[in-house]
Amino acid sequence: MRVTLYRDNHAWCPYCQKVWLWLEEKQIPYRIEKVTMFCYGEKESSYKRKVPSGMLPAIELDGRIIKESDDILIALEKVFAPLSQGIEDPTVIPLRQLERLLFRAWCAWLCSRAASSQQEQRNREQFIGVVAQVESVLGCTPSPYFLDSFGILTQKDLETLT
Ligand SMILES: N[C@@H](CCC(=O)N[C@@H](CS)C(=O)NCC(=O)O)C(=O)O
Repeated sequence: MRVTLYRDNHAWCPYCQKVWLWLEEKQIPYRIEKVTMFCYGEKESSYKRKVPSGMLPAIELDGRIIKESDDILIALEKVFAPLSQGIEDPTVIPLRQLERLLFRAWCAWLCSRAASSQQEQRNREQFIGVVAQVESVLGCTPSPYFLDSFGILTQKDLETLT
C-alpha cells in the first residue's frame, strides 16, 4: 500500500473528503488512519510527530508525509496521473477560485458577526451574487458538476468566468 490517508475521525472535514474522493475515483488502494480533531479532544501524539500543526488531511505517500489538500492532490497526480483535468490545469484554476469565493462568501455572511446591519446586508448580497455566478457556471455543462463529468472540477466555464 503506497498511500495512507490521515483524516478526521468523524469524516466531515471537507479537505479530507476532497482527497478521499480523489483516491476512490482513481481506485487507488489506500489505508485510512483516523485522527481526532481539536474540537473533540486530544490530538494523537503519533500524528503530531508526523504533522506538528495537527492539521488534517495529510497523506503518507511512499513514506513521505504531505500536508495541505491541494499539495496532496498535486503529489498524487504526479504519481498516479490526474483524474480527467489536473488540479493545476489552466481551465480548472478559475473554477477552484470560484469555489473558494463561494466558501468565503457564505462564511462571511453566516459564520462571522457583521459590524453593522449594512455590513450584514452587503455580506448577504455578496453571497447571493456568488451563488448566481456558480449557478451560471454549473449551467454551462449538461452534467451537475463544474466539469463535464465528475472530476477535480470545465472548459466552457472559463469563458463565463473571464
Ligand atoms: N488549507 C488546509 C485546510 C485544512 C483544514 O482547515 N483542516 C481543518 C479541518 S476542516 C483541521 O485540520 N483543523 C484542525 C483540527 O480541527 O483538528 C487544506 O487545504 O488542507
